[in-house]
Amino acid sequence: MDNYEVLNAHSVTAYLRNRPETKEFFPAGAELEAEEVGDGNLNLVFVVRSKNRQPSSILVKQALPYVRLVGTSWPLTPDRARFEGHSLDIYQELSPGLVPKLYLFDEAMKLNVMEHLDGYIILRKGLIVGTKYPRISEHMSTFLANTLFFTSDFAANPHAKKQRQGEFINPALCEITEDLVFTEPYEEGIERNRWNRRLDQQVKALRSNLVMKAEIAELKHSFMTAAEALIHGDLHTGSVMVYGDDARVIDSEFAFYGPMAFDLGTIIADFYLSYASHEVRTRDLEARADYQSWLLSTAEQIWEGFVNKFAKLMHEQANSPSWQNPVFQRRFLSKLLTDTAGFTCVNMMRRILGLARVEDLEGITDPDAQAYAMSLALNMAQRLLLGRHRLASIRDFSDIVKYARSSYPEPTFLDQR
Ligand code: SR1
Ligand code: MG
Repeated sequence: MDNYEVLNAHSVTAYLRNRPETKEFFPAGAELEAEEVGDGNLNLVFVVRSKNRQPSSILVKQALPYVRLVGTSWPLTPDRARFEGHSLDIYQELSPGLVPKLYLFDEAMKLNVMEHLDGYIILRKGLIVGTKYPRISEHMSTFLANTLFFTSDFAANPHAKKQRQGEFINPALCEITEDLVFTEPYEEGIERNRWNRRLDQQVKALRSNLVMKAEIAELKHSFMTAAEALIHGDLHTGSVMVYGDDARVIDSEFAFYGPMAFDLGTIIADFYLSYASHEVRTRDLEARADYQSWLLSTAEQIWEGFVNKFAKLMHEQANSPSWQNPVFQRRFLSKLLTDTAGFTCVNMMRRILGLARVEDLEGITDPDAQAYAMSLALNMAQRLLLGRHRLASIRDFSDIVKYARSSYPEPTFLDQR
């Protein structure tokens, strides 16, 4: 870490001025200004703009040597910048147009310089205010099918795949997921856990449910051992940026070779959390039903779009007759559905029981309304998790979400519907 230095809004402009890679953006002598815009849990993010007549902008994302959300008391290797840069390069090739362009990875400074998605917003923020994105399922299913298929043993050369698998051994970031998604939320007495205290009883019952915890242990084991494909590793709606019909996947620093279903479950989880949040966020009954129905059909279309594209790739481009066997393909996709249900649930529950929260629910300011929505989401997740071995299609997921009820009393303002 000899040449590593944490940047600020001033030093980042000097840094960029000295990099030949940025010459095409910022003509010699252009006046630059920078703003730190990071609102994620881990890194510094600067937007750097030139003030010349044809203004241009670029994004600099630098990994800090600790977890930003918590501070220096939680050290974390900034090497994660390499995983993000490397995966972005691969994604650019496998799913062009669905990730930001990468201009520079600086190993010493632990940073990536990339396309600034000017005007784009985080998908989560759009879902919170009830915006519909008609092409999001098409984009997400294409991204998932291309990245998961082509990096897996179904398509990659076996030597190249194992070589790459080695390049993506990402223990520090995997450990965060192992702890924050699969372990801590379901244990008593963990200091980092947070939950709405109005749900004490429900949370206690959940944390003592050994059958459910056995399912979660199974999922954790799969996360730690099933090196199926290069997965994004943190594909929630905060890792997708949208602008009208366009979408880009960002923040792939958690990338490693893991179970495909983890990415599918992570993104689907956030559509269900959004569904639960709109139970109190959108008071007009008709508007609510309409938006919730869009959320469910979008989750369905992400899965179905993925399966169709993935099955086509398996049929046309799998690298061995073993994978072209239709019985194997059916079994593989059936297990993927079961595991996707499981990863969906842990990615929902951890947002309500653990350290890393989501604005969809956290932003509900009335504590009773928040407890109502959170309890609903916990019940959805629990039912989906315990019933996952019996699910036959993504429609079964939607039914569970639709028919789940909150265990917390309905806030009075919801009575007036
Ligand atoms: C301490 S990091 C907390 C969370 O932020 C990231 O986005 C991952 O989701 C991680 O679990
Ligand atoms: Mg992130």
